[in-house]
Amino acid sequence: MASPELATPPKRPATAAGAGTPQAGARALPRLYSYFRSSAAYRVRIALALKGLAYETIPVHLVKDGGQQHGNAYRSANPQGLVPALQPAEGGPVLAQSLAIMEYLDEIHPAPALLPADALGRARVRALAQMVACEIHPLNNLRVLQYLTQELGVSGTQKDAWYAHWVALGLQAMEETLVRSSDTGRFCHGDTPSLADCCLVPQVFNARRFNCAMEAYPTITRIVAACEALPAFQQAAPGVQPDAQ
Ligand SMILES: N[C@@H](CCC(=O)N[C@@H](CS)C(=O)NCC(=O)O)C(=O)O
Repeated sequence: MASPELATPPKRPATAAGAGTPQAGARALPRLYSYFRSSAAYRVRIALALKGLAYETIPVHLVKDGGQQHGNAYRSANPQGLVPALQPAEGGPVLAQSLAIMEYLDEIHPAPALLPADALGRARVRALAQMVACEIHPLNNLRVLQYLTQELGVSGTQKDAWYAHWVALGLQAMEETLVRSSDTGRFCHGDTPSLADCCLVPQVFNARRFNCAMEAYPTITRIVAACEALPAFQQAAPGVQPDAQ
């Protein structure tokens, strides 16, 4: 459960997919521990919105107070001290790790599916998602960048070079993977958004925010544009979150 210090009232209704205040007698909403700029939380917000699931946002400010993710209040929900975490509407433990959360949502709310029906397709989509979530993002996460500058004395310029290096390496591999496969469609896999698109769009949002060059990735750029044209992706964007600054 969220502690009072984390559950500060949002500026806007803290729901997704256009849902408003729950009606009397409605089931509890899932609670998403989120930070507007967190790309891992952004992935889950996209998945929730694609499935049309309303939820309550519990903001966890990653910078304020030295990072609320480090405080006991949040650590009691997620000992990893990373966002996102999800308290499912069905009850049970708080779920951690964006990929696990999205797959849970996909199992509990199968339509629209975020994974293909065939095993090969699922392996491909998971591989694309993990190219972002396991290869690019962990190297450029806030705590890694803070360790570089605060503990190892790396300059701001060197930190930016580190960030750009791992983004370029990861996106280049993803671009080539997408170009080579006839499974690539309007989106990463075919013509409906999948787990891979949920991961790709936030990573590209961050890359742009850090001024990484995107010219070398025309397929990724095309797919991201197709995603960003969809209301679900728009509702999940950092700038429209209740805790956006
Ligand atoms: N593998 C995790 C990554 C979660 C993660 O690293 N979240 C970042 C924000 S995008 C975070 O909470 N960072 C806090 C910190 O670095 O102190 C997931 O997919 O959920």
